[in-house]
Amino acid sequence: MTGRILTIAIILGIAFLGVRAWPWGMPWAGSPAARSDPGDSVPGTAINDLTVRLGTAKAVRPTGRTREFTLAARKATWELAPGKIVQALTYNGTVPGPTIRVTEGDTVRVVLKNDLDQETTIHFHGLHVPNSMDGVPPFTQAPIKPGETFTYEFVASHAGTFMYHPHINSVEQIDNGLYGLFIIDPQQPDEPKFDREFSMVLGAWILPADGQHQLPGGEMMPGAAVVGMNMNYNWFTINGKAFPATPEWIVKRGDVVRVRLVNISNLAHPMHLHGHDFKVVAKDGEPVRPELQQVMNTLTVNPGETYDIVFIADNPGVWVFHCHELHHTENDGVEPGGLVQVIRYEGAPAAPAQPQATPTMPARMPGMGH
Ligand SMILES: [Cu+2]
Repeated sequence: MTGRILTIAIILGIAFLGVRAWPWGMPWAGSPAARSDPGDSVPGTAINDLTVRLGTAKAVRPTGRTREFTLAARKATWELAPGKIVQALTYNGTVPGPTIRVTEGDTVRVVLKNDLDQETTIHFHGLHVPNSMDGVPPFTQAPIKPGETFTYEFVASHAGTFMYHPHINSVEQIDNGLYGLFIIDPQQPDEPKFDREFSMVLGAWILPADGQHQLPGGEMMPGAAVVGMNMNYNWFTINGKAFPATPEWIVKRGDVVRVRLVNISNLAHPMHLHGHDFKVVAKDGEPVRPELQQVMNTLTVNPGETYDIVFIADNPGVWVFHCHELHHTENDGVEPGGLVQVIRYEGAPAAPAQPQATPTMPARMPGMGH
């Protein structure tokens, strides 16, 4: 009798494992076979069957390589959206500044020249740098004065999605564009290999309405001038651009797509993907273990947070990935704008004629602060 119960138990056990293992592959096997044919499942859901393991190493080997980056913090003209030109604070003239991308174990040297008319520093957000490289006056370094140069040097200690930004007069400097993406690639490869990778650095701006607050010579007063007097963020950007200036992401059916989300703004952004679910595979650079990776389609990215998410392009068409705080999908009160990212499948039909943007509520109505 006991033997019979044991036999039944073994059969049930095998059946259970079989159900778990089929048709998705052993969840613990970590093999690329974990990828399923998106054609087999309900559109938008193939991500449920994908096992993502980001490369992690207990001990990172020094690569012996030094990667040097030269950044000049300076004012520059920047176009947020067609015709919307501001005097931004930039690294090397762009918003965000150049992406710093290195491999675990690389020695990173960042030479910062301060060409601003105010003090600045760089803080490497999320990195495990030596204390003296953290860029935080008055604790770890003296402010870098206008005209001065400072060299940061450290080893890229762990893989992930990070950012860099000043840590002095931060609201003014960051809100006007002084920040950049910092990516450290793992020494162990990620599984599976991603077919496409995109990143979004989410920013928010306080800008005077067109035609107002012009400085002599027609120069737009930087948003900095109103910081502290008016907390109504009225322009929102993905990688320094507000929709419709945000370049489309092109994908093809079956692609496994990784997206790095970085929120450098002072606002929370519930980012919502249409037509697909995604899996959260890393938070603040730290990989999420496969069994803990949640599948969802709206992820709130708080100020200072980074997330890595993965979706499978299994639902052809033209989709949007946008902030669901809907004031953030406006350009100074006019929809559509701001944090709208278009994802277009190769071969998807061209967009119909753009609807006319309709003016909505004035952006600076009392009580309507974002
Ligand atoms: Cu938002």
